[in-house]
Amino acid sequence: MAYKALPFLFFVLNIHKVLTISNLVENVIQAPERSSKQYWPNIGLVRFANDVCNTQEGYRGTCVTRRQCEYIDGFQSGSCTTNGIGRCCLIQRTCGQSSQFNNTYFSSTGFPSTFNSDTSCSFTIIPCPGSCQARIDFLSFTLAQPDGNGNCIQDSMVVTGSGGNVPVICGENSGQHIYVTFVGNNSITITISTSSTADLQRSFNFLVTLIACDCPTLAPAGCLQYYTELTGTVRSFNYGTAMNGAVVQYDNATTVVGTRQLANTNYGICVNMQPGYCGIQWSQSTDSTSFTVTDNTALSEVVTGLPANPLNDGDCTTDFVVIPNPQYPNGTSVGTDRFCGNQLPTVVTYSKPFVLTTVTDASELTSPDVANRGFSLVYNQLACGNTNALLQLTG
Ligand SMILES: *[C@@H]1O[C@H](CO)[C@@H](O)[C@H](O)[C@H]1NC(C)=O
Ligand SMILES: *[C@@H]1O[C@H](CO)[C@@H](O)[C@H](O)[C@H]1NC(C)=O
Ligand SMILES: *[C@@H]1O[C@H](CO)[C@@H](O)[C@H](O)[C@H]1NC(C)=O
Ligand SMILES: *[C@@H]1O[C@H](CO)[C@@H](O)[C@H](O)[C@H]1NC(C)=O
Ligand SMILES: [Ca+2]
Ligand SMILES: [Ca+2]
Repeated sequence: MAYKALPFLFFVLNIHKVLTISNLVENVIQAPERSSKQYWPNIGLVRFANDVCNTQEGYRGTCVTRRQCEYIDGFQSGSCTTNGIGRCCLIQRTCGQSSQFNNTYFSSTGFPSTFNSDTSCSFTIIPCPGSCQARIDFLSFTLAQPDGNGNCIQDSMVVTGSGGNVPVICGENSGQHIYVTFVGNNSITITISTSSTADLQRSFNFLVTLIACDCPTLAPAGCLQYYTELTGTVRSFNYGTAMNGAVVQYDNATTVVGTRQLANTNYGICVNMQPGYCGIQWSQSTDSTSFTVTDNTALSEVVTGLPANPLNDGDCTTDFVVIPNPQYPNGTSVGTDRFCGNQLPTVVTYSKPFVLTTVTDASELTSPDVANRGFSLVYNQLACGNTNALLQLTG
Protein backbone atom coordinates (compact mmCIF):
# COMPACT_ATOMS: atom_id res chain seq x y z
CA MET A 1 0.00 0.00 0.00
CA ALA A 2 2.75 2.39 0.90
CA TYR A 3 4.31 1.78 -2.48
CA LYS A 4 1.15 2.68 -4.33
CA ALA A 5 0.77 5.81 -2.25
CA LEU A 6 4.03 7.16 -3.54
CA PRO A 7 2.72 9.45 -6.30
CA PHE A 8 0.23 11.02 -3.94
CA LEU A 9 2.86 11.66 -1.36
CA PHE A 10 5.04 13.28 -3.93
CA PHE A 11 2.19 15.64 -4.42
CA VAL A 12 1.53 16.24 -0.74
CA LEU A 13 5.13 17.01 -0.04
CA ASN A 14 5.79 18.57 -3.41
CA ILE A 15 9.40 17.54 -3.14
CA HIS A 16 11.05 15.49 -5.75
CA LYS A 17 13.27 13.23 -3.76
CA VAL A 18 13.02 9.63 -2.66
CA LEU A 19 11.04 9.12 0.50
CA THR A 20 11.89 6.51 3.08
CA ILE A 21 9.31 3.89 3.99
CA SER A 22 8.98 5.32 7.50
CA ASN A 23 8.20 8.70 5.97
CA LEU A 24 5.57 7.10 3.81
CA VAL A 25 3.85 5.32 6.66
CA GLU A 26 3.89 8.44 8.78
CA ASN A 27 2.38 10.55 6.03
CA VAL A 28 -0.24 7.97 5.17
CA ILE A 29 -1.32 8.07 8.79
CA GLN A 30 -1.36 11.87 8.70
CA ALA A 31 -3.58 12.02 5.63
CA PRO A 32 -6.80 13.62 6.87
CA GLU A 33 -10.25 12.00 7.00
CA ARG A 34 -9.38 9.39 4.47
CA SER A 35 -8.27 6.37 6.44
CA SER A 36 -11.12 4.23 5.12
CA LYS A 37 -10.35 4.98 1.49
CA GLN A 38 -8.02 2.88 -0.56
CA TYR A 39 -4.91 4.67 -1.74
CA TRP A 40 -4.69 4.79 -5.50
CA PRO A 41 -6.23 1.45 -6.30
CA ASN A 42 -5.40 -0.02 -9.70
CA ILE A 43 -2.70 2.42 -10.63
CA GLY A 44 0.93 1.67 -10.92
CA LEU A 45 3.75 3.97 -10.18
CA VAL A 46 3.07 6.97 -12.39
CA ARG A 47 5.70 9.60 -12.07
CA PHE A 48 5.61 13.09 -13.44
CA ALA A 49 6.29 16.40 -11.79
CA ASN A 50 3.31 17.81 -9.92
CA ASP A 51 3.85 21.16 -11.55
CA VAL A 52 1.58 24.13 -11.47
CA CYS A 53 -0.73 24.23 -14.51
CA ASN A 54 -3.46 26.52 -15.78
CA THR A 55 -6.99 25.19 -15.75
CA GLN A 56 -9.24 25.82 -18.72
CA GLU A 57 -10.95 28.53 -16.69
CA GLY A 58 -7.62 30.28 -16.07
CA TYR A 59 -7.22 29.23 -12.43
CA ARG A 60 -4.02 27.85 -10.97
CA GLY A 61 -4.08 24.07 -10.78
CA THR A 62 -1.73 21.21 -9.98
CA CYS A 63 -0.78 18.52 -12.48
CA VAL A 64 -1.80 15.12 -11.02
CA THR A 65 -3.49 11.93 -12.23
CA ARG A 66 -7.27 11.68 -12.54
CA ARG A 67 -7.47 9.52 -9.43
CA GLN A 68 -5.23 11.80 -7.43
CA CYS A 69 -7.45 14.72 -8.33
CA GLU A 70 -10.54 12.78 -7.25
CA TYR A 71 -8.83 11.79 -4.03
CA ILE A 72 -8.13 15.38 -3.04
CA ASP A 73 -11.62 16.48 -4.09
CA GLY A 74 -10.24 18.57 -6.90
CA PHE A 75 -11.89 19.67 -10.12
CA GLN A 76 -10.27 18.36 -13.29
CA SER A 77 -9.89 20.87 -16.03
CA GLY A 78 -7.69 20.04 -18.96
CA SER A 79 -4.66 17.90 -19.54
CA CYS A 80 -1.17 18.82 -18.41
CA THR A 81 1.11 16.06 -19.68
CA THR A 82 1.72 15.10 -23.29
CA ASN A 83 0.76 11.45 -22.63
CA GLY A 84 -2.67 12.61 -21.41
CA ILE A 85 -2.31 11.06 -17.96
CA GLY A 86 -1.82 14.34 -16.12
CA ARG A 87 -4.94 16.36 -15.33
CA CYS A 88 -4.84 19.97 -14.32
CA CYS A 89 -6.53 19.76 -10.93
CA LEU A 90 -8.16 22.81 -9.37
CA ILE A 91 -8.38 22.59 -5.58
CA GLN A 92 -11.19 24.70 -4.23
CA ARG A 93 -12.54 24.74 -0.70
CA THR A 94 -15.34 26.67 0.93
CA CYS A 95 -16.79 27.35 4.40
CA GLY A 96 -15.99 24.74 7.06
CA GLN A 97 -13.32 23.01 5.00
CA SER A 98 -9.56 22.71 5.20
CA SER A 99 -6.64 22.02 2.91
CA GLN A 100 -3.01 21.00 3.19
CA PHE A 101 -2.46 21.38 -0.54
CA ASN A 102 -0.51 24.08 -2.24
CA ASN A 103 -2.48 26.45 -4.49
CA THR A 104 -5.86 25.94 -2.83
CA TYR A 105 -8.66 28.39 -3.51
CA PHE A 106 -10.84 29.34 -0.56
CA SER A 107 -14.09 30.82 -1.76
CA SER A 108 -17.35 32.07 -0.33
CA THR A 109 -20.27 29.70 -0.82
CA GLY A 110 -21.41 29.75 -4.44
CA PHE A 111 -18.63 32.11 -5.55
CA PRO A 112 -18.76 34.14 -7.83
CA SER A 113 -22.36 34.57 -6.69
CA THR A 114 -22.60 37.06 -3.84
CA PHE A 115 -24.39 36.73 -0.49
CA ASN A 116 -26.04 39.19 1.89
CA SER A 117 -26.64 37.49 5.22
CA ASP A 118 -25.31 36.60 8.68
CA THR A 119 -22.56 34.04 8.29
CA SER A 120 -19.49 32.70 9.96
CA CYS A 121 -17.23 30.92 7.54
CA SER A 122 -13.96 29.28 8.52
CA PHE A 123 -11.19 27.78 6.48
CA THR A 124 -8.19 25.93 7.90
CA ILE A 125 -4.76 25.83 6.29
CA ILE A 126 -2.86 22.73 7.35
CA PRO A 127 0.90 23.04 6.89
CA CYS A 128 2.31 20.36 4.63
CA PRO A 129 5.69 19.11 5.88
CA GLY A 130 8.45 21.56 5.13
CA SER A 131 6.24 24.60 4.62
CA CYS A 132 6.82 27.58 6.91
CA GLN A 133 4.51 30.28 5.55
CA ALA A 134 1.45 30.73 3.40
CA ARG A 135 0.72 33.63 1.10
CA ILE A 136 -2.96 34.43 0.92
CA ASP A 137 -3.94 36.42 -2.16
CA PHE A 138 -7.27 38.18 -1.86
CA LEU A 139 -8.37 37.73 -5.48
CA SER A 140 -11.80 38.98 -4.42
CA PHE A 141 -12.57 40.43 -1.00
CA THR A 142 -15.73 42.44 -0.51
CA LEU A 143 -17.02 42.79 3.03
CA ALA A 144 -18.84 45.62 4.82
CA GLN A 145 -16.98 48.83 5.65
CA PRO A 146 -15.71 49.33 9.21
CA ASP A 147 -17.49 51.73 11.56
CA GLY A 148 -16.49 55.39 11.40
CA ASN A 149 -13.50 54.75 13.67
CA GLY A 150 -12.16 51.94 11.48
CA ASN A 151 -13.25 49.00 13.62
CA CYS A 152 -14.56 45.94 11.77
CA ILE A 153 -17.80 45.75 13.72
CA GLN A 154 -20.21 44.18 11.25
CA ASP A 155 -18.02 42.10 8.95
CA SER A 156 -14.54 40.86 9.70
CA MET A 157 -11.79 38.52 8.67
CA VAL A 158 -9.86 37.15 11.64
CA VAL A 159 -6.76 34.98 11.27
CA THR A 160 -5.76 32.73 14.18
CA GLY A 161 -2.73 30.51 14.62
CA SER A 162 -0.25 32.59 12.64
CA GLY A 163 3.13 33.37 14.17
CA GLY A 164 2.87 36.94 12.90
CA ASN A 165 0.10 39.25 14.07
CA VAL A 166 -2.65 39.73 11.48
CA PRO A 167 -5.00 42.68 12.02
CA VAL A 168 -8.74 42.25 11.78
CA ILE A 169 -9.61 43.14 8.19
CA CYS A 170 -12.87 44.21 6.54
CA GLY A 171 -14.12 46.39 3.68
CA GLU A 172 -12.82 46.21 0.13
CA ASN A 173 -9.49 44.40 -0.24
CA SER A 174 -9.50 42.77 -3.67
CA GLY A 175 -5.92 42.63 -4.95
CA GLN A 176 -4.35 42.72 -1.47
CA HIS A 177 -2.44 39.84 0.08
CA ILE A 178 -1.02 38.74 3.42
CA TYR A 179 1.68 36.34 4.58
CA VAL A 180 0.98 34.08 7.54
CA THR A 181 3.56 32.00 9.41
CA PHE A 182 3.03 28.46 10.67
CA VAL A 183 3.90 27.81 14.30
CA GLY A 184 5.37 24.30 14.29
CA ASN A 185 2.82 21.90 12.80
CA ASN A 186 -0.17 23.95 13.87
CA SER A 187 -2.76 24.94 11.33
CA ILE A 188 -3.93 28.48 10.66
CA THR A 189 -7.61 29.38 10.51
CA ILE A 190 -9.26 32.20 8.60
CA THR A 191 -12.71 33.12 9.90
CA ILE A 192 -14.94 35.48 7.98
CA SER A 193 -18.01 36.73 9.81
CA THR A 194 -20.72 38.88 8.30
CA SER A 195 -23.70 40.65 9.80
CA SER A 196 -26.93 41.23 7.94
CA THR A 197 -27.25 44.62 9.64
CA ALA A 198 -25.02 45.83 6.79
CA ASP A 199 -26.92 45.52 3.52
CA LEU A 200 -24.26 44.53 1.01
CA GLN A 201 -23.64 41.88 -1.65
CA ARG A 202 -20.42 40.22 -0.48
CA SER A 203 -18.04 37.64 -1.86
CA PHE A 204 -14.51 36.45 -1.41
CA ASN A 205 -12.07 34.20 -3.21
CA PHE A 206 -8.57 33.64 -1.87
CA LEU A 207 -5.62 31.74 -3.30
CA VAL A 208 -3.43 30.06 -0.69
CA THR A 209 0.16 29.37 -1.71
CA LEU A 210 2.38 27.39 0.65
CA ILE A 211 5.99 28.52 0.94
CA ALA A 212 8.71 26.01 1.78
CA CYS A 213 11.00 26.74 4.73
CA ASP A 214 14.04 26.77 2.47
CA CYS A 215 12.39 28.93 -0.16
CA PRO A 216 13.96 32.30 -0.98
CA THR A 217 10.48 33.81 -1.35
CA LEU A 218 9.79 33.51 2.40
CA ALA A 219 8.77 36.89 3.74
CA PRO A 220 11.11 38.26 6.44
CA ALA A 221 9.72 38.19 10.00
CA GLY A 222 7.37 41.09 10.70
CA CYS A 223 6.25 41.50 7.10
CA LEU A 224 2.52 41.04 6.73
CA GLN A 225 2.84 42.01 3.08
CA TYR A 226 5.77 41.30 0.81
CA TYR A 227 6.44 42.70 -2.64
CA THR A 228 9.11 41.26 -4.90
CA GLU A 229 8.99 43.41 -8.04
CA LEU A 230 11.26 46.35 -8.90
CA THR A 231 8.31 48.70 -8.78
CA GLY A 232 4.81 48.39 -7.41
CA THR A 233 1.88 49.98 -5.65
CA VAL A 234 1.09 49.30 -2.00
CA ARG A 235 -2.17 50.24 -0.37
CA SER A 236 -3.46 50.24 3.16
CA PHE A 237 -6.25 47.74 3.73
CA ASN A 238 -9.64 49.01 2.56
CA TYR A 239 -7.95 51.89 0.73
CA GLY A 240 -10.47 53.64 -1.44
CA THR A 241 -11.60 57.04 -2.58
CA ALA A 242 -15.31 56.56 -1.86
CA MET A 243 -16.42 57.73 1.57
CA ASN A 244 -17.14 55.16 4.23
CA GLY A 245 -20.86 55.67 4.85
CA ALA A 246 -20.34 55.37 8.62
CA VAL A 247 -19.79 58.41 10.85
CA VAL A 248 -17.82 59.24 13.99
CA GLN A 249 -19.79 60.71 16.85
CA TYR A 250 -18.34 63.08 19.45
CA ASP A 251 -19.50 63.31 23.07
CA ASN A 252 -21.48 66.45 22.18
CA ALA A 253 -23.39 64.38 19.55
CA THR A 254 -21.70 66.14 16.60
CA THR A 255 -20.89 63.64 13.85
CA VAL A 256 -18.20 63.71 11.18
CA VAL A 257 -17.52 61.47 8.18
CA GLY A 258 -15.82 58.22 9.16
CA THR A 259 -12.56 56.66 7.98
CA ARG A 260 -11.71 53.92 5.52
CA GLN A 261 -8.56 53.17 7.47
CA LEU A 262 -8.74 50.07 9.63
CA ALA A 263 -8.13 50.57 13.35
CA ASN A 264 -5.52 48.80 15.48
CA THR A 265 -3.04 47.89 12.78
CA ASN A 266 0.71 47.66 13.16
CA TYR A 267 2.52 45.77 10.43
CA GLY A 268 5.36 45.85 7.97
CA ILE A 269 5.03 46.14 4.21
CA CYS A 270 8.30 44.77 2.89
CA VAL A 271 9.98 44.86 -0.50
CA ASN A 272 12.48 42.24 -1.57
CA MET A 273 15.69 44.04 -2.52
CA GLN A 274 16.60 42.95 -6.05
CA PRO A 275 20.20 42.19 -7.03
CA GLY A 276 21.92 45.39 -8.17
CA TYR A 277 19.44 47.62 -6.34
CA CYS A 278 20.46 49.49 -3.20
CA GLY A 279 17.72 52.00 -2.39
CA ILE A 280 13.99 52.52 -2.62
CA GLN A 281 11.85 55.54 -3.35
CA TRP A 282 8.37 55.97 -1.92
CA SER A 283 5.88 58.41 -3.41
CA GLN A 284 2.14 58.94 -3.56
CA SER A 285 0.05 57.43 -6.33
CA THR A 286 -1.11 60.03 -8.85
CA ASP A 287 -4.35 60.78 -7.00
CA SER A 288 -3.82 63.75 -4.67
CA THR A 289 -5.87 62.04 -1.94
CA SER A 290 -3.66 58.94 -1.98
CA PHE A 291 -2.13 59.71 1.41
CA THR A 292 -4.78 60.78 3.90
CA VAL A 293 -3.86 59.29 7.24
CA THR A 294 -4.69 61.82 9.97
CA ASP A 295 -6.48 65.15 10.32
CA ASN A 296 -9.40 66.46 8.37
CA THR A 297 -9.15 64.92 4.93
CA ALA A 298 -12.47 66.47 3.96
CA LEU A 299 -11.08 69.98 4.44
CA SER A 300 -7.53 69.55 3.30
CA GLU A 301 -7.78 67.29 0.30
CA VAL A 302 -11.21 66.40 -0.93
CA VAL A 303 -11.98 70.00 -1.81
CA THR A 304 -9.86 70.76 -4.85
CA GLY A 305 -7.58 73.72 -4.48
CA LEU A 306 -7.13 73.69 -0.71
CA PRO A 307 -3.57 72.96 0.40
CA ALA A 308 -2.62 69.55 1.62
CA ASN A 309 -0.99 69.27 5.00
CA PRO A 310 1.92 66.89 5.28
CA LEU A 311 2.75 66.16 8.93
CA ASN A 312 5.66 64.31 10.41
CA ASP A 313 7.63 63.45 13.51
CA GLY A 314 5.96 64.49 16.79
CA ASP A 315 2.75 65.49 15.01
CA CYS A 316 2.19 61.79 14.22
CA THR A 317 1.12 59.87 17.32
CA THR A 318 -2.10 58.09 16.36
CA ASP A 319 -2.02 56.89 12.74
CA PHE A 320 1.21 57.09 10.72
CA VAL A 321 3.71 55.32 8.48
CA VAL A 322 7.39 54.83 9.26
CA ILE A 323 10.05 54.85 6.54
CA PRO A 324 13.49 54.31 8.06
CA ASN A 325 16.17 56.98 7.59
CA PRO A 326 14.56 58.82 4.65
CA GLN A 327 15.97 61.63 2.55
CA TYR A 328 14.39 63.87 -0.06
CA PRO A 329 15.29 63.02 -3.67
CA ASN A 330 17.80 65.94 -3.60
CA GLY A 331 19.74 64.08 -0.89
CA THR A 332 18.77 66.25 2.10
CA SER A 333 17.86 64.16 5.14
CA VAL A 334 14.20 64.46 6.17
CA GLY A 335 15.23 64.29 9.81
CA THR A 336 12.35 62.06 10.90
CA ASP A 337 11.05 58.66 9.83
CA ARG A 338 7.40 59.20 10.76
CA PHE A 339 4.74 60.59 8.42
CA CYS A 340 1.03 61.36 8.70
CA GLY A 341 -1.44 64.10 7.74
CA ASN A 342 -2.79 64.41 4.21
CA GLN A 343 0.33 64.31 2.09
CA LEU A 344 3.53 62.29 1.91
CA PRO A 345 6.64 63.91 0.45
CA THR A 346 8.52 61.74 -2.03
CA VAL A 347 11.39 60.16 -0.10
CA VAL A 348 14.29 57.83 -0.78
CA THR A 349 15.95 55.46 1.68
CA TYR A 350 18.96 53.16 1.56
CA SER A 351 18.07 51.49 4.85
CA LYS A 352 17.72 47.68 4.65
CA PRO A 353 15.61 45.62 4.65
CA PHE A 354 13.16 47.69 2.61
CA VAL A 355 10.17 48.10 4.89
CA LEU A 356 7.39 50.60 5.41
CA THR A 357 5.63 50.16 8.75
CA THR A 358 2.05 51.29 9.16
CA VAL A 359 0.35 51.99 12.48
CA THR A 360 -3.20 52.99 13.36
CA ASP A 361 -4.72 53.40 16.79
CA ALA A 362 -8.15 52.30 18.01
CA SER A 363 -10.21 55.30 16.92
CA GLU A 364 -10.47 58.49 14.87
CA LEU A 365 -11.60 60.58 17.84
CA THR A 366 -8.07 60.74 19.21
CA SER A 367 -6.53 63.03 16.56
CA PRO A 368 -9.38 63.86 15.64
CA ASP A 369 -9.54 62.64 12.04
CA VAL A 370 -12.25 63.13 9.43
CA ALA A 371 -12.84 61.01 6.32
CA ASN A 372 -9.31 59.55 6.04
CA ARG A 373 -8.80 57.18 3.14
CA GLY A 374 -5.50 55.54 4.02
CA PHE A 375 -2.67 55.36 1.52
CA SER A 376 -1.77 54.20 -1.96
CA LEU A 377 1.98 54.53 -2.52
CA VAL A 378 4.28 53.68 -5.38
CA TYR A 379 7.70 52.24 -4.66
CA ASN A 380 10.65 52.14 -7.06
CA GLN A 381 13.83 50.26 -6.28
CA LEU A 382 16.91 52.32 -7.13
CA ALA A 383 19.89 50.80 -8.92
CA CYS A 384 23.18 50.81 -7.03
CA GLY A 385 25.56 53.56 -8.02
CA ASN A 386 28.37 51.05 -7.91
CA THR A 387 27.94 48.69 -10.86
CA ASN A 388 30.45 46.28 -9.30
CA ALA A 389 27.62 45.13 -7.08
CA LEU A 390 25.97 43.68 -10.19
CA LEU A 391 29.17 42.18 -11.55
CA GLN A 392 29.83 40.40 -8.27
CA LEU A 393 26.38 38.89 -8.27
CA THR A 394 26.45 37.67 -11.84
CA GLY A 395 29.85 36.14 -11.18
C1 LIG B 1 5.73 18.07 13.31
O1 LIG B 1 5.19 16.79 13.14
C2 LIG B 1 6.18 15.82 12.85
C3 LIG B 1 5.48 14.51 12.51
O2 LIG B 1 4.42 14.27 13.39
C4 LIG B 1 7.12 15.69 14.04
O3 LIG B 1 8.13 14.76 13.76
C5 LIG B 1 7.76 17.06 14.30
O4 LIG B 1 8.56 17.00 15.46
C6 LIG B 1 6.70 18.12 14.48
N1 LIG B 1 7.34 19.41 14.54
C7 LIG B 1 7.02 20.34 15.44
C8 LIG B 1 7.77 21.60 15.40
O5 LIG B 1 6.13 20.17 16.28
C1 LIG C 1 3.47 26.12 -4.15
O1 LIG C 1 3.25 26.49 -5.49
C2 LIG C 1 4.01 27.61 -5.90
C3 LIG C 1 3.60 27.95 -7.31
O2 LIG C 1 2.27 28.37 -7.34
C4 LIG C 1 5.48 27.29 -5.78
O3 LIG C 1 6.25 28.40 -6.16
C5 LIG C 1 5.80 26.89 -4.36
O4 LIG C 1 7.15 26.51 -4.23
C6 LIG C 1 4.92 25.76 -3.90
N1 LIG C 1 5.12 25.53 -2.47
C7 LIG C 1 5.60 24.39 -1.96
C8 LIG C 1 5.69 24.30 -0.48
O5 LIG C 1 5.94 23.47 -2.66
C1 LIG D 1 -18.22 68.90 19.40
O1 LIG D 1 -16.94 68.36 19.80
C2 LIG D 1 -15.95 68.38 18.76
C3 LIG D 1 -14.71 67.64 19.29
O2 LIG D 1 -14.32 68.12 20.52
C4 LIG D 1 -15.66 69.79 18.33
O3 LIG D 1 -14.68 69.81 17.31
C5 LIG D 1 -16.96 70.42 17.84
O4 LIG D 1 -16.74 71.77 17.51
C6 LIG D 1 -18.05 70.34 18.90
N1 LIG D 1 -19.31 70.78 18.31
C7 LIG D 1 -20.16 71.55 18.98
C8 LIG D 1 -21.41 71.92 18.25
O5 LIG D 1 -19.94 71.91 20.13
C1 LIG E 1 15.69 69.36 -0.79
O1 LIG E 1 14.28 69.16 -0.89
C2 LIG E 1 13.52 69.52 0.27
C3 LIG E 1 12.06 69.13 0.05
O2 LIG E 1 11.61 69.57 -1.18
C4 LIG E 1 13.71 70.99 0.57
O3 LIG E 1 12.99 71.35 1.73
C5 LIG E 1 15.19 71.27 0.77
O4 LIG E 1 15.40 72.64 0.98
C6 LIG E 1 16.01 70.80 -0.43
N1 LIG E 1 17.43 70.92 -0.12
C7 LIG E 1 18.31 71.48 -0.99
C8 LIG E 1 19.73 71.53 -0.54
O5 LIG E 1 17.96 71.91 -2.07
CA1 LIG F 1 -6.85 58.38 10.76
CA1 LIG G 1 -6.92 56.60 14.22
